[in-house]
Amino acid sequence: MSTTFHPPASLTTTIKHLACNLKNPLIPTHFTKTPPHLKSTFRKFTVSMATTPFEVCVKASYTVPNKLGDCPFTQRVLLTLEEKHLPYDMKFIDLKDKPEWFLKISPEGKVPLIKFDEEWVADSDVITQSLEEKFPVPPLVTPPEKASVGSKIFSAFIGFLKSKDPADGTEQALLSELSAFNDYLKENGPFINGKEVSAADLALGPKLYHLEIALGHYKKWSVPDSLPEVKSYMKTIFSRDSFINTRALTEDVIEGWRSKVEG
Ligand SMILES: N[C@@H](CCC(=O)N[C@@H](CS)C(=O)NCC(=O)O)C(=O)O
Repeated sequence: MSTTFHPPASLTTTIKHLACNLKNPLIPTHFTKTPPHLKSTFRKFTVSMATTPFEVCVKASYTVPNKLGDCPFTQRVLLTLEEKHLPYDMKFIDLKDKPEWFLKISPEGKVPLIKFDEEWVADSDVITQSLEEKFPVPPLVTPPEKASVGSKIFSAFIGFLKSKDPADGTEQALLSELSAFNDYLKENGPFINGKEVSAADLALGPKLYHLEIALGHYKKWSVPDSLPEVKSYMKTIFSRDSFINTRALTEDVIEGWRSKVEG
């Protein structure tokens, strides 16, 4: 069973008359009129966006049949497709009972997987980078020096979630990562790359969503009010249309972490 997502027609139709540097057609400029002295270098032409939906293997919900499940890496890929207004068709994979056909195309039996030119490609890092190369507009590149901002939060969250000893320092370790992120956002926000959302936010957002739901449920814990920039960052990311369209159900996030907490 699969579900096809179609962005608004206005976004899937052809973008006309983007002025592009013909020596490097992957970098469109934003000129609407070509300056006379650049006429030999630039020419207007038509760029078509992908209209055939990308096939994406995603984690299936535990609680509702044929619904997207709780994988933050899958959501990262779907967020990238959404933010780039690319249509996609989800194939729901029950990770507790993986179909034969899926095991044949997935080297590690993991989601997400996307089909590019008849070839299945794994790993959210590889997939999101390829999408950026193939569809550079709108750009989602995070500059390398900012790409790892907030990247230790997820492992600190898992450490605290699994911890059974309140005095083992795991809560403090998480607070310290969140506090560093709060300071960063105060100086550089509202997003990791400043004014615009970028790839690093699309990787971190789903992880913060899991943090909020799982720690709220299993530890009755929430991000403290002393970290207002982090709280407002989460609110901003979670309320984007792209996020609402691709987020997991609360019950699935809770279910997904159960074995880590109780096991
Ligand atoms: N490094 C991979 C990690 C993907 C991953 O760990 N996916 C999990 C689900 S969130 C998975 O498929 N696990 C296999 C399983 O549970 O059997 C990526 O970024 O895409």
